[in-house]
Amino acid sequence: MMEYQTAIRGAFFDIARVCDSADAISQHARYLEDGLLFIQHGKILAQMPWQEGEQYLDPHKGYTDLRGRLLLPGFVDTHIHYPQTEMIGAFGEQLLEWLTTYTFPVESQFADEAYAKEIAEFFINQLVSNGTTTALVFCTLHPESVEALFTEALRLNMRLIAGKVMMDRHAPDYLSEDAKQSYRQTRALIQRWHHRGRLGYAITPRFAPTSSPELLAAVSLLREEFPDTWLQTHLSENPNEVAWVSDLWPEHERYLDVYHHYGLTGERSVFAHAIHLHHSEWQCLHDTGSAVAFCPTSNLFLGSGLFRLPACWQHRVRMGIGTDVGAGTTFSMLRTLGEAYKVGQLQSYRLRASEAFYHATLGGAHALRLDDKIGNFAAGKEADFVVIDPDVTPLQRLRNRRCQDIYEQLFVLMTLGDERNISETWVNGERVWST
Ligand code: XAN
Repeated sequence: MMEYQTAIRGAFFDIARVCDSADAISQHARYLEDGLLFIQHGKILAQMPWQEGEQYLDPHKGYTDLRGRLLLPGFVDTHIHYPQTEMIGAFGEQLLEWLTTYTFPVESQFADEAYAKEIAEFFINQLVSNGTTTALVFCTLHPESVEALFTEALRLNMRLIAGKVMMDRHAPDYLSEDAKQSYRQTRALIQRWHHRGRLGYAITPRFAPTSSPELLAAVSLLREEFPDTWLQTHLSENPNEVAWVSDLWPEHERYLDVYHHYGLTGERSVFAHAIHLHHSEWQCLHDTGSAVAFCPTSNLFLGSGLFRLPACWQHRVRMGIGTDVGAGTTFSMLRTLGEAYKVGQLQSYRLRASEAFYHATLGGAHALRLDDKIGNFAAGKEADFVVIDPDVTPLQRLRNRRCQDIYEQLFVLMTLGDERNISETWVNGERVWST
């Protein structure tokens, strides 16, 4: 017998270890068709084949029988804006016009605590009902927006990282602050929330065009004061944005050089998009151990460009997937992976199912430097996982009849799947959502 709180029987898929190529992912993919997962104190105690595990079952406790379902590690969303939930699918613009026409007006509403609370609760519910158990999240420049999000995430004991947007120029007056105030407010929020429960704080300068040199210097200071916080920002998403950065910062040769100059690159830095990069920028990302977030639905929706997954592997830059709601068009990691596959196809890159699910789980955890805590079913990891019903729609049932193996089944899931396939989501060893 084993001392455990919960035991679950079902089929399990994960990737055993962090990998540096798509081939390595295929080698380290694990499928356990009939397995047992033991959970104790929010962590994975052990995972083993049913025949081996049956002897450890406590007859008084028994087990939860999820046969017919597929259990995957919880999805990790490495780039998302919770205040943009209400404006998802705003029509007809590319990045810079989209920001001024739709985004800034919606974000201004987060000065209102009650509104922030309403959207934060809705947002966290969207995450878990889509199987996302960890996310790196942009709030707005209002501290109220951070309070509301962390309060709700703490209630579910989620591993969530977020931060207040910092911006002090090229934004409407109602959404601007000065660098000193931004520094003070961010500092206070870090002290209040970083490492509370499973939460983490990300210092969040929006992007270079809305940052003065003083603001980036303040960010730099915060990074020195709080070296184990994260940093998140945007990088080279849209050609007009890249041109604007070179006008604003003529002393720096490339976009990433601006961030690098202020010490914003590094092991806990995540740059969203990273589409229009020069070879030297890829090299800098690699040399500094920085990570990027690939946001396929957003990049297609805003017509930003095609993320170069092969270049990312070549330069050995850590990468995670981002839904990037509200420029992204879905909270569903499954749909997002389906679009990532199509972005690959347009560049003659074949994104295999094992690779796609790696990026959505352990690879994303690695991008956030959380791979020692989450991302697969290894003993000792936190018990964040998702229970998938692969056969929800008539079309899926018909299509799945032809599947030869788990890889084809996973591929069909990322091609046809969405939130309807998520039947349960578990966070820290507890079921927090079910259909
Ligand atoms: N750059 C951005 N890109 C994006 O997709 N969403 C944003 O809110 C944003 N701000 C700067």
